Formats: sequence, structure tokens, C-alpha cells
Amino acid sequence: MKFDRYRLVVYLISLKNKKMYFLTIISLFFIIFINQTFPQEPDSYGVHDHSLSRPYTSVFSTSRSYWHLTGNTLATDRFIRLTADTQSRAGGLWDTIPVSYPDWELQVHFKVHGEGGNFFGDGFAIWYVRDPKLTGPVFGYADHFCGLAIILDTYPNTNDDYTNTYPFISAVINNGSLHYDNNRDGRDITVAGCEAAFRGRDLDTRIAIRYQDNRLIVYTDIEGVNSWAVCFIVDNVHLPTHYYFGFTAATGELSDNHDIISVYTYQLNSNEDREKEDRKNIIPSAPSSTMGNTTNHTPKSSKSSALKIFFIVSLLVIICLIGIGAFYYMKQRRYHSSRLY
Ligand SMILES: [Ca+2]
Repeated sequence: MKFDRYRLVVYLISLKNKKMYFLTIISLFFIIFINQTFPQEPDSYGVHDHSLSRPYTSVFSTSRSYWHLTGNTLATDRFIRLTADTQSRAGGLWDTIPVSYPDWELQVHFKVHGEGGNFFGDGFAIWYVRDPKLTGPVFGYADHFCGLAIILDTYPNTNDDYTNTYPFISAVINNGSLHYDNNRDGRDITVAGCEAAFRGRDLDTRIAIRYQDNRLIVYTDIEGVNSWAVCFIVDNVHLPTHYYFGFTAATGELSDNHDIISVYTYQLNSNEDREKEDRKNIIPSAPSSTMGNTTNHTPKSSKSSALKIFFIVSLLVIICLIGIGAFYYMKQRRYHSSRLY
């Protein structure tokens, strides 16, 4: 969001009406707050077909419903429960309209929680895939899938010498040829990932997945500070249009509640070439999949979030002081001019 600061100050000083003055200051605070809080591009816009929020009854009760539930997944008035905290459950939530634009961002408000103290699992997956509503062994969806999986894994299935702490968020891009090995947490084909302690939080936990200009960025907001931190960035990711968004989870011996609370989808700006290009038949691909590309941004993210908040608060205080200063300056000026007459 761009604005001319000089013009804004002149405008503020020129305001004679006290109410208008404070209204403008408050609006400015709001604009800055929105600008800092949400990762989507300023010129993006929400897409209703691919979004989901309370009350869900209006979403699922109509014949024009854009969402479909599979397996054991249930819609309550407060959340969509992919699986309950019960053994051997599997289910999914699927968008029934394919995504027709090349660049998009998906923001998901979710909650993973349960009774298990040390043993719980296994997490859930967010999909952008060619074939919706399938079932299988990969967090309730089919192996050898075609498309993108963002996996929010809560349980390490192997005792291999992992350097990562779980829960762990990872990205897998598959053209249908790769096998996701649950016993190795998909380690061999994971493109990137980050640690993210999203389980059992009382606060809101959110993830944002942005795909634009062949760049995949995953953000998290799990600290409940309403600020996004980068989980990982992968360039040279090729995904076609006309795939479907979906969410799945499965429990085995271990279980947890995996809840989706809301989904907001934004269509992002695409460059002209990309818009003209027929992207329907692009084969999903990404740079060679190794855990070596994995980045751990968690501590840095917390720090950068705190730093970001500090700067926002400082900025707001400065604007506030300028506003108050300008207000009293105007008041004094008016007082002196009234004394001249
Ligand atoms: Ca796992």
C-alpha cells in the first residue's frame, strides 16, 4: 500500500474538524496494521469458491456447496474435524472447484490437539492436487499423488538421526512417480521444511501457502501474535492450474483431533506471460528433493516477529506523536490568529 507521506501530513494539518482528524489517524493505524499483518499482496483478492468460514451450515447445506467431506470427517458449528482423537480414523475436506488462476495464496486457520501427552499423531496435510477426494496411506490421501502437499507432521515415525524437532512442516511436490514413505516421514522426497510447534496451542494457529511466479513460500502464525513468519521458500516450483485444494488426516495407533477452522484463498497478480500461458498441462516439479534444503526458521522467526512488532509499535507511537503535535500546533495557530482579529 503506497501513500504520499508529505501530502498526508499536509492533509492532517489542514483538517479543522477534530473528529475527522482523529478518525483519519485511527484509519491510518488500521491501514498500517492490516498491511503488516497479512502476507497477501495488496492487489490480491479473496476468492469465495475456494474459501470456507463459519457458519459451515451455509456451506454444506446448499446444493451449490463448493466443499465436500470424505471418510470420518465431520462439520460442527465451530470447526471441520478431519479426524477425532480416536484410533484408525481418516477423512478429508475437499474443494470441488478447480483453481483456474496460476498464482494464489491459501490461508488456513487450524487446530491440532488431543488427550495424548507423549504419543499423538500423525498430523494432517494440505493438498493442491490433480485428483481430489482420493483416500490412501499418506495422511489419508493417495500415495504417488500428482501435485503439492504441505504436510503438518506431529509425530516422527523413525528413530533415524533426524536433526529436526517435531511437529514439522514439509513440502512435497510429486508428478505421480514418487513414493511417500511414511516410515521415513517422506524424508527422501521432501523439498523443504521447518519446525513449528503448532500442536496443543490455546491460541490461534495459522498457515499461509503462497504460490507466485514459480516460488513457493510457506508462512506460519503459531505464536498467536497475529504476525506471519517465513517457514520456508522454494524457487523453481512448477504447478499447473486446475488442481484442487484439499485437507486430509488419518490416525492409526496414535490419534489427535485435526480441525480446520477457516480457509481463505486469494488470487494473486500474475504477469502477462503467465496469464496468457496455458498452464493446465504443466507437470508438477521442484528442485531435487533433499532434506538438505530444509531450513529451520523457527527461532529466527520468533525473533523476527518480535522485532517486527517492536517496529510496528514504534511506528504507531511516532505517528501518534506527530498527530498530537500537529493537532496542538494547529490549535496554537488558530488561537494566535483569533487574537489578531
Ligand atoms: Ca510422521
